[in-house]
Amino acid sequence: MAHKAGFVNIIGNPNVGKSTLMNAFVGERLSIITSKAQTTRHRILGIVNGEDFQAVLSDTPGIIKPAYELQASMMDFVKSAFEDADVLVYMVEIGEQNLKDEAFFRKIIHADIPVLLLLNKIDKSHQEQLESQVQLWKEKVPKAEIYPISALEGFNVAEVFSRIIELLPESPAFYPKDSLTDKPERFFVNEIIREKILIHYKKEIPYSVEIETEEFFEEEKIIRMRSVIMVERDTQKGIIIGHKGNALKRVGVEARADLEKFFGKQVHIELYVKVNKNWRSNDRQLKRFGYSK
Ligand code: GDP
Ligand code: K
Ligand code: MG
Repeated sequence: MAHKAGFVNIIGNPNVGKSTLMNAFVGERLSIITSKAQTTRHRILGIVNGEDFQAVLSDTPGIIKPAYELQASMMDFVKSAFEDADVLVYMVEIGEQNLKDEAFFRKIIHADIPVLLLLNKIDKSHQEQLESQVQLWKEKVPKAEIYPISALEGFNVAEVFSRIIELLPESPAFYPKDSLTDKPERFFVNEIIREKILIHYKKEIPYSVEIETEEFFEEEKIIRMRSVIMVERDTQKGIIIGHKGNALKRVGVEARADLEKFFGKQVHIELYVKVNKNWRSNDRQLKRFGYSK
């Protein structure tokens, strides 16, 4: 059989389960997942290789109306998801009625590539609600193939994946067949730390944080890393560190456990906190953290 390969872009509102699905497809925790919106900031590629196929999946930030520069740049990642896709995966969750952004919705309806509309989190619904939701989305997006799924529990995930492979065009692979992602190791270090911050700190703190891994040395038995947690204000620095450094210590302990799982090796990590005034609104800083195109 001829080799197939192509780009599959996953889009949808915040928190519908896009990153959970991407990780389920790839079989690795490439994308961080929390119950908070804007957990995913970058476009992250996850590559699934088979003998006669390569699916390049891209997880994107949820669709939002940008309020500051960082968010505007996050939306550029989403917009580019339309440009190079062979298959569009549009995810909604059970109970959801529409996309927050009308212009995006029109783009989906008129897309000239196959659209799979995934109705996620059906583990939380009952039969009647499910049927009426399938009906609702059939009317809204007539061209889409609709699949009820549970990304978390794996229901229908393999079926959707098989369908995606069927829809891929004949093509040689785009990336080496042993690659899993396009992002460097340090990116995943940053993301794992940011996930702990999203989980443990309240309100605006997680949104004011950016992580930079300054050192990453792999030795035979251990990987040594040093990462900076960047905040926008002095008061935020104090909150991140916490009483007697306990809050920061917890981030370090939990991040290290996940990093050891991710890299399959012992990890030593040093964390420190630095104030970088208003980095979210500063173009030069955003570029430095990989947000500008
Ligand atoms: P994203 O913002 O679209 O990337 O969504 P995430 O993958 O980060 O998931 C957001 C939240 O929804 C997390 O708490 C997930 O555990 C949860 N979630 C994702 N998929 C499912 C599902 O199929 N069922 C249920 N009950 N929860 C899910
Ligand atoms: K999320
Ligand atoms: Mg996400």
